Amino acid sequence: MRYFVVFGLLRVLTRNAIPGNLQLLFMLVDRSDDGFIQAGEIVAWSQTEGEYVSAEDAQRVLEAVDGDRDGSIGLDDWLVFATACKEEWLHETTAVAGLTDEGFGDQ
Ligand SMILES: [Ca+2]
Repeated sequence: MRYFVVFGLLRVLTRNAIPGNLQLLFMLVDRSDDGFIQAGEIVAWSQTEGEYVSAEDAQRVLEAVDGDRDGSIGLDDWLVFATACKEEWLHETTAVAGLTDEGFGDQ
């Protein structure tokens, strides 16, 4: 079940990255430098992060991020995924702080 660990790590890294670093992070995972992340590259990247993920779980991570369903993670998939993670995190943080989109909630 390393899927959850590696997927969670990817979510935190992408949501916290500034736009320029998002592309850098993409390039670090895309070891073949062909502009697409494959499952094998997720396995290799997870090992550098000290979180070994199996090929099967890496495929699940890939499918969760591959928004256009073409079988690999392109930079466009990566940016959409990061944006969704940021928005989800902001929504959760706002809810915990008792804020609404308009400002402070009922006091
Ligand atoms: Ca894709």
